[in-house]
Amino acid sequence: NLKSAKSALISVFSKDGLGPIVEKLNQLGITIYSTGGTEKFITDMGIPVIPVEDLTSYPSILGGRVKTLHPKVFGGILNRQDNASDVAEMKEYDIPQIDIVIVDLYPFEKTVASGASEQDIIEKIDIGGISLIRAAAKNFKDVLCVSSVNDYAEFLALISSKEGRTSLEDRKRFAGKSFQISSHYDTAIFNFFNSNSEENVYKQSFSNGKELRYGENPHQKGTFFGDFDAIFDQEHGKELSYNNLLDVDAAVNLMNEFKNDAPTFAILKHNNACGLAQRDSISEAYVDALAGDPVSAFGGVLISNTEIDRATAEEIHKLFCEVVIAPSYSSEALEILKGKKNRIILVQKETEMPEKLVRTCLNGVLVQDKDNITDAVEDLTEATNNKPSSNELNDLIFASKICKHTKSNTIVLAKNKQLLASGTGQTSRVDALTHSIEKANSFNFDLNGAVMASDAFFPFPDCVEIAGNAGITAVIQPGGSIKDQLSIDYCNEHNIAMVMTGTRHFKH
Ligand code: 93A
Repeated sequence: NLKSAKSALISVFSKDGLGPIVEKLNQLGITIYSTGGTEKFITDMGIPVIPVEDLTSYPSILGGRVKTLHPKVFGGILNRQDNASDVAEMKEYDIPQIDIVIVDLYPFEKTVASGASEQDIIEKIDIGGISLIRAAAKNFKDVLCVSSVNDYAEFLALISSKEGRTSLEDRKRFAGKSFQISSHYDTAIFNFFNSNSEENVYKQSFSNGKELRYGENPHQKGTFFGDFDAIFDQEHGKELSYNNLLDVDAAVNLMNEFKNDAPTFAILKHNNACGLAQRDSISEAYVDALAGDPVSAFGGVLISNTEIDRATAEEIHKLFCEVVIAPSYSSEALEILKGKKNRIILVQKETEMPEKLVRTCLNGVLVQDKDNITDAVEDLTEATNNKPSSNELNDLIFASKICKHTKSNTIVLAKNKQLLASGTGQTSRVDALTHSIEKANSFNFDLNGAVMASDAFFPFPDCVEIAGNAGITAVIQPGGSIKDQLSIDYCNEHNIAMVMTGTRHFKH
């Protein structure tokens, strides 16, 4: 089923890598048609080429805007060779057959990225080239379309091995690549014209899915739609998995709360922090984050808000962990961390993250604003007669930031800027609390003087009672229950300070 090519139309913006292709086509006796710059390139090689103007009997006009847009060109590409009336019309209008089309489009995206003026960008919207690609790819039954420099090697190998002949499968494969190119190209133009709409970020992403090894489990297929490289430089390690990506997302959002704070280190498992501490140095922060739950930390995702230095890297290196994220690493630290082959090391760049959250729901998607409220001291209402000490106040804000990024229902216990334990994703708040107390006790933390944060209000006074019995002396919660007063009364009677934020931080 091989089809032999007798002619090719070449119109490429970048002439890189074109030489060997032209030589091969010439060697195979294939007639070459070409546009201005490309034609000059071929002539300079000493290879015969027919200017497209000779075909169309028109010069390139309007400053190059109309070069190939002509029935003699598109007729040559779009005619069906097995269609009698097409064949008759080709004869009638003296249109030569074009068997191969090679195009490299005007560099639209590069021009946008270079910060060029709008007029320069508009001129880089390729009309003729994209039409050549679409036409040739549509007519893959008869025509082979090469639409990217990246496909030159494959094309060259193909025509070399088969002496200019191609199979239907070959042509269909190249057509598939061509429509990927044209779709990506038009998406880039679309985004340029609609850059203000956040949804476009996803629309663009959806045409650029990256297939993952698998989804959440090996029997599930998974794809990531997004631009990972815009946020991170990966310095080392294996490819990120579906679950790694989810953890990295959780880690970045969590650490964003501590961006401008003292050195802070967090360890996450299953999207929740299992350790987090803020200290004078990042190595101390790491050690105390790990102490929060050294069992869960195994295989975790680690994130730092500060450059990771040698001392910290040496400590981290003792732990089996999947991913390490930091704004930077000292060169010694990087060398140490690279000591494990699979360990993923990411440098987080300064980038803006999308402001919307999207998840599937039933037969559609739910879209919502991100929870952008970070509780601050100024926003708190003191609910009890007993006021939190300044140390407690700092811990309350610290705990509330963690709480916001932990699966509901959640209770977070903290002391001296260290996460002691949290109850995550429980179906009742009491369960979340009792679990966190048990967990803190199991790691021998002294809960006397610790603080408690709750993602939502207490419907009953049971939680403050359990917390008080465990030694907790200060509580932060949104408030808003019709029975708030019962919890407040209990705190007043038991010397517990309670502050209210007015902001619920559910995370389901
Ligand atoms: O301005 S265009 O949209 N009008 C056209 O008719 C046309 N035909 C091909 N640009 C057109 N091209 C593009 O010109 C090709 O996609 C390629 O990028 C470029 C090659 O021009 P030259 O051979 O003159 O360097």
